[in-house]
Amino acid sequence: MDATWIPFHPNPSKPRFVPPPGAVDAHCHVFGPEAAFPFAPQRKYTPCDASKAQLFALRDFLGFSRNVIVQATCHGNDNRAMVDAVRTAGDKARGIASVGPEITMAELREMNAAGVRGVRFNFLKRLVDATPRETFLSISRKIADLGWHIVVYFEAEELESLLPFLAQLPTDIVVDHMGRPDVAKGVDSPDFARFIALMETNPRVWSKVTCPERLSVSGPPAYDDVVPFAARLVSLFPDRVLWGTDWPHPNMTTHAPDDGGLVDFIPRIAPTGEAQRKLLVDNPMRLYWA
Ligand code: 0GY
Repeated sequence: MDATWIPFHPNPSKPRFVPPPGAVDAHCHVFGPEAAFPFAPQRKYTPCDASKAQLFALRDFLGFSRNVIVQATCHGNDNRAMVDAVRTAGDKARGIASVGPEITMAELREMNAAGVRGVRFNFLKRLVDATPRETFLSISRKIADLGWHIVVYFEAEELESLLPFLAQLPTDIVVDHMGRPDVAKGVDSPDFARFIALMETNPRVWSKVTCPERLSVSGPPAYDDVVPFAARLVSLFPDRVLWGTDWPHPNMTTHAPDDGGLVDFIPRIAPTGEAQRKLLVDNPMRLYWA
């Protein structure tokens, strides 16, 4: 792994918050193990190994029932580690793949049979080389036929320039980590207002209310400055929000988050039992298991 890599927390706390039965961790990854599933040559980082067995043990420890395993950029478009994990979990996991324009319908159908339900388009320059929009659009047309959706990962300042592209996507769109707001600007900033306007005007846009550990300036363990952002999305769009751990937390620069503490973040952003059930069960089940 990279010399500066911060491995995931070795012994997370047991959360005080007990997730409702059937709860889904809708954003997590597997890394390798490298000996079985080598990392991609064009990767921008080399992580520690984070295996499917470790992910499933964490799922059970935290009180969750299911995972959505998102292809991480260190594996490029080689989806074998993610698909292997999803296959092993059976009905307890779904996957999000990363594919190039050469992907065939037969390959997509095979991934669909394994439990993959979408593709991820990544716009973060520190994670991937840029992909032409037309390439993403051609992929989006292929996967739309399977009823899949598209996960997009971008920084808040890119949203305005991405709006025409997002409007052309033919599927549901799931935005990673609330569109990565700069929380120092406050919850009423024009950037976050733009993101809320996107969700208001396009009923096919969902948001993951994830990654306080990544977005926070005030820091652990409370991540207080992220609460108003996630809470606002949960209250405005209770039927289009998803929650996930982001285990094993790639590219953290300050600390390894305590995954139990992240679970205890949930009642602060979704205060009622109904909001929690939608966030953790109803919404991900509708999107990934219907
Ligand atoms: C995340 C965030 C990050 C990394 C990746 O695929 C990835 O490499 O998603 C990040 O570095 O912000 O969602 O896990």
